[in-house]
Amino acid sequence: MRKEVVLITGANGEIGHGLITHLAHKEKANILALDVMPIDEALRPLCERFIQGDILDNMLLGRLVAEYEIRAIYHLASILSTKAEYNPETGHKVNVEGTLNLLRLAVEQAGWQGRPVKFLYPSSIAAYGLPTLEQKNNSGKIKEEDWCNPTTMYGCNKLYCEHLGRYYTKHYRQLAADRTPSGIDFRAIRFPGLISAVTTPTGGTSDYGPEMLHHAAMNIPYNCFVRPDTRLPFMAMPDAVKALLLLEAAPKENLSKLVYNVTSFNPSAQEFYDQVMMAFPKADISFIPDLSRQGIVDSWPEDIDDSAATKDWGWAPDYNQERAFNEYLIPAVKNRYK
Ligand code: AKB
Repeated sequence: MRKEVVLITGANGEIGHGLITHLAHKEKANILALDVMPIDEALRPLCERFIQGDILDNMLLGRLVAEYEIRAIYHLASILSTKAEYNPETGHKVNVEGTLNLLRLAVEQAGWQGRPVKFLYPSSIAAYGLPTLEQKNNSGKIKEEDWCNPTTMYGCNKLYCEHLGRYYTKHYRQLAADRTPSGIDFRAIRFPGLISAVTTPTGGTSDYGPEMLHHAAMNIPYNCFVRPDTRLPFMAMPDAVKALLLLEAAPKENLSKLVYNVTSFNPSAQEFYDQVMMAFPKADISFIPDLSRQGIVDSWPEDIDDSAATKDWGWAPDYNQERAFNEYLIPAVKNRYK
């Protein structure tokens, strides 16, 4: 008998930490965790199995198909926006070819099991691209269909993988004589910048928020790479995990979209700084904008409309800005670095 598992790629990353902890403790799920990096020792006992390996390794993925009954896939592995700009072709390989490999694995699994496999895909506000700062400032809350002209390799990859998910779900092998549905139940969330108290992000462009906080807590000087007036949507990590779990659990007939926005608060970098300084008054933080990274953030929306997620699957964040800082981030980072 093959064991039923939930497969999590990029398991050792930011979202992976929160997701594994929740799935193991609250849902007693058998977790098959995959990451190119070794997994955090604290997460290892929560997983049925951890494999250090690459989503580009098709031999490895083939072995997983044969060994396990994969009920759902949380495909979290990706190279984030700043890192992908330094090596766009590698970004494309990991972000797009890696996703294609996982979609192929899901098709095989669904075929074997004779039932759909859920494929949860964290997309990003990087899928948007506003042409000018003026347009960004004047566009208000952006809907899923608007301004899908990303300027980064990562954003292009995320948008394209959303389309791949739609193709596999609705049009897979549409000309084949023996056409059968792929069996993939693809569900994607466009996340804003995420802030975790437990981990620091690597290679993103919304990282100035979490970096400001973690540097202040560690008493290390920090140069914020965007202007104080820069505004972006952000979300506390427990809400990101909550969103993924809610979307996974939602009845399919309630879903009017395959890709949903979610958000919770959208401070300017100055407001972020003010929150951090209230908790760490001696922090040494300066604003030294990096024009190139600033350009990327200026192309991302300052706010997004997540009313479709609210309507279809009951989405509402638990943490507004005040709660995120006062009840989650500040106490947890103080505890972490004390
Ligand atoms: C990044 O900055 O690349 C990510 C994202 C917004 O998806 N945090």
